[in-house]
Amino acid sequence: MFRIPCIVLILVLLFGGEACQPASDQVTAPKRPNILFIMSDDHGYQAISAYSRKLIQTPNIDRIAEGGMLFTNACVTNSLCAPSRAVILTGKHSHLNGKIDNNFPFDTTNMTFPQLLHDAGYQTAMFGKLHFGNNPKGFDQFKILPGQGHYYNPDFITKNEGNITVEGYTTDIITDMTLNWLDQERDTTKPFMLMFLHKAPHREWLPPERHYKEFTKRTFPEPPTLFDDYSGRGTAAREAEMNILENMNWAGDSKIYPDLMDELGIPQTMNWDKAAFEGEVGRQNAEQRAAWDAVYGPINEDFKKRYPTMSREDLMHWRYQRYMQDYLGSIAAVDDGVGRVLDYLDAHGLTDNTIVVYTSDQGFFLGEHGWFDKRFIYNESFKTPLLVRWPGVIQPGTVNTQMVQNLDFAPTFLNAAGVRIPADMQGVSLLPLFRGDTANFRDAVYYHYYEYPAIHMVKRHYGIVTEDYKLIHFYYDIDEWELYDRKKDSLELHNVFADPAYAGVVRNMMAKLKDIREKYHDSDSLDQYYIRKYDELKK
Ligand code: SGN
Ligand code: CA
Repeated sequence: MFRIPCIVLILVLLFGGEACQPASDQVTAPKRPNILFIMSDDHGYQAISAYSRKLIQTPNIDRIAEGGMLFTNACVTNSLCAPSRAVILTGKHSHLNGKIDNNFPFDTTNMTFPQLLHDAGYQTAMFGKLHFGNNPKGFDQFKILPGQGHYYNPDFITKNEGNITVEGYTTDIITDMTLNWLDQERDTTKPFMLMFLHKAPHREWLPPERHYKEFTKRTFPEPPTLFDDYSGRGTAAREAEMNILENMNWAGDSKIYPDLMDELGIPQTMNWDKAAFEGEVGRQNAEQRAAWDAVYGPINEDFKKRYPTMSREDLMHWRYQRYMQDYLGSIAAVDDGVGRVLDYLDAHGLTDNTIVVYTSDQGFFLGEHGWFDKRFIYNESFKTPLLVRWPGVIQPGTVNTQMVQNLDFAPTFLNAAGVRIPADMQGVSLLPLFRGDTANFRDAVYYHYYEYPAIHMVKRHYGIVTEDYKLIHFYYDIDEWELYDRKKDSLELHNVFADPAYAGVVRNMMAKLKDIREKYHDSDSLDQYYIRKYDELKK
């Protein structure tokens, strides 16, 4: 079992990790924990059975919480892929690490926790989706998907073999790469930090055959707000373009054949609707395609018969089911992969000394408010799954309700490895929470989303979230405030910002927001700076 040397532990507890510069003999001490960081893309907590059994069983992901801790209020600082990854690697909010959206390049002069762990003697590897536009620094080995990557027969950028294409299903391939590295490339004289990063369940949600065969037969419960009309909220919710009925692609997302769209007279949702289908389903080889058509062909046939008599409401029900079938089928494969890697740790005596983390780059709307996608500070996209196992440190089967953020991973891993946490990292180490000590943990988190105008049209906003309230400021082409009473209105349907009964809460939350922006060094002038940079980049 892993034990942090007592003196290091005392220093960490006293000085929050800052004073914990390990002596060089500790750097190579064999018992520093390994770190297995598993992250999927767009995996909402609603689709993990450790959180909710309504939609899917994920027995392998659940194993991590059974042997460790389930965080029920984990959240992100900016609900978008590449910004979240930059926050995770740097331990700094987007406005300081500079990766505010998916378009801005990641500034590789940022210091990242893998670089620091590598310098401290960790063997490091990354497999799967990074989405930075540049290669990761501080890794002994990496094989990453270019950009968003593909579900079938994906391309990879690799550290040692250049650009390669691998035949098969992406989630399984990333899992094989991870297992192969553990088995063939691991240096047993060093601790490792391994990043196992899935593309799934990102849009366009293509499951492998073994799962689409089964999931396309299932029917899933609908969320109570599937037919949300957005009254009771501001302009931002009404103008967002992520409604399942209005904004989802028919071919690309619902997997209606482009030919059938023409036959039925269904126009493309986006002008790349059919191209999205060709770009994903079209990548399959003849055998994969035949298997696909054997299942999706009859679904198309059935839709063809029903479409002429379907109301808009019927279409929404139908499209929600189609969405869930493919989204959840993609997750089932992630769960398989997690199981295979956990089994490997068990079989090779690595479980006891390995911190295993499962999380997503952000949450996702699974029909709540009629939506797919993320971006908003509203719960389903703001919260993210987090399950952590560390035998001997975390009590099995425990639950933590604190507002931890993806900002906290870097300091946590450095702290666990006994490496000094740089003073400019903004997250906090979660080690005390792992041990069950929740005293003096933060009581509010800060959030800031930037990517607008852009796909899905979610307006720029920042906000502060406490256990009781959520205060949001939408800015740029509007100037609107929203306040939600989290205890009374868990579905976030009633903006009470202008309600006189909440005047005191508004004053208090406004003051807290001002303080937290100052604390994290965000400001109106930085907002303006990023608006200018965004406009320049778009030109
Ligand atoms: C793609 C998706 C969007 C998604 C962004 C960002 N469309 O553009 O729906 O919001 O990625 O996602 S797709 O049909 O081309 O997949 S992120 O996870 O990378 O931030
Ligand atoms: Ca994502």
